[in-house]
Amino acid sequence: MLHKQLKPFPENFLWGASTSAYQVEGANLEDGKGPSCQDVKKVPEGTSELDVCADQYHRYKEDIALMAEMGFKVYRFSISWSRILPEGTGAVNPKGIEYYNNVINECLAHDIVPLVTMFHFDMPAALDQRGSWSNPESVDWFVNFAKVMFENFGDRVKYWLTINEQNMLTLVGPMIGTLCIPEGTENVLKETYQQNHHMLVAQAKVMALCHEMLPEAKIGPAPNIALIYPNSNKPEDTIAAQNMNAIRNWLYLDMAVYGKYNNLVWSYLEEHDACPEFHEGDAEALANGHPDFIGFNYYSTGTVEESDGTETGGGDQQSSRGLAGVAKNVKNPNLMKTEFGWEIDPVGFRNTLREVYSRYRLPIIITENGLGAYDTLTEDGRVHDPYRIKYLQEHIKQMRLAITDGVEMMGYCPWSAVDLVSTHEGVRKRYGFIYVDRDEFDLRTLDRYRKDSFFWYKKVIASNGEDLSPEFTAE
Ligand code: BGP
Repeated sequence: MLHKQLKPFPENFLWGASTSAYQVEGANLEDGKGPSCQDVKKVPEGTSELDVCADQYHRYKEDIALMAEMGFKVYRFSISWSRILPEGTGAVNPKGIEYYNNVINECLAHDIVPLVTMFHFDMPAALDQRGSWSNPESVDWFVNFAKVMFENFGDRVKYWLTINEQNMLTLVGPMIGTLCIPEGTENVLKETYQQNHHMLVAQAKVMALCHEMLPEAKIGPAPNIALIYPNSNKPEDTIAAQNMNAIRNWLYLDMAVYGKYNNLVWSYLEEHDACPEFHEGDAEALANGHPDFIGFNYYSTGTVEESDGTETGGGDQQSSRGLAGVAKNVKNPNLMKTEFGWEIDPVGFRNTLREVYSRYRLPIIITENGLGAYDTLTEDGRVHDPYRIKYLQEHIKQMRLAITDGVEMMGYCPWSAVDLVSTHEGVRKRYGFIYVDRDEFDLRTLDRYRKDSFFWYKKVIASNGEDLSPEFTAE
């Protein structure tokens, strides 16, 4: 569709950015916090441990003040389960409650809406030992954690996200250090989808609980959605793209919105003797949980062709290796790549927004989008990151086209507000508007510096997305 005139961003559009607890906070065993799976995992060689990260635990005031300076309307952060409940269940850690109260209050003092992710890749280690999401009790563990959060923070937090990138936990869990498969498991696919099922039921119950306890609040899922293109107009390639879209994307949103398994996914699981078992009450719980909006993370699209049966699976969030009998992953020659090998597809962002909105007809907030790059702090105390400005500019432009296409958008939270530790590529893969002075193993000063993208994004927010030109004024 070629538009004659673009629609503006909505008046109360939520501009902001995101982080997650285990990647930004540090203080990983401080003030009573129990370890999470991220604290006990073996980090990839050459990458930092997750003990200090950006030290936001001690510097949240400074970080939030900088976000306010950029004009943020919203800050998406996650609550660490094991900071609140060190054992995952049982006793609450008062210091953990105090910390998030402080963060929430600090946001509100700056007129920043807190958008809270309830679970972002950081299962309490104590619960991993009890079988993690394989244990059917995990549903109750998560509901209990949600209840503690609603009771303590629900008077001030009006926007909640359930599980960050459940689809990535399921498809590439080992890469991000989360999937915990009990030893001796014979059918790993079945176990994986049983865990996935428990998460889906937990999410549905938590959405229903949120509506019951906090009638004013709004809640939604936060998967990683990437539209999958067919490599050619060969009809078999479209079948492959449909398969991959179902397994990677629609399973998660169909379940969140309709409470039903996607039919293509279900037959794939049947073929592999991997259908999850429904426990009593699951179907009802799935039917009773309804999101108020859809949050999703978007980094790039994927491209596939007909499977030749040899695909091995695996890869990372954006570099799937395809799935045997489902689809073969191929490069898209029309797209550039980031320094870390992820394809860049701003038009694909519009494609994905249009597709998600026409399938589900719920307002959308983008919970992540951004460019991981090597940044350099120069002698003038600045970080010149025109590549990031360009990436964001092109994506915001496409978001506006999607709005003009009729997509209902609530907000945009790129990854990340502050530099933090990547899921598996260390500190050197930076995403922030705010530079953190540390490197992989040398913590240096941990001081904050405003990148060029900081000043540029400030201007974008001030103009409510009207002015996306690369010029900016550094103050
Ligand atoms: C998403 C995760 C984030 C984040 C981001 C960038 O998959 O939700 O936690 O880190 O991607 O990925 P990476 O850190 O692997 O570059």
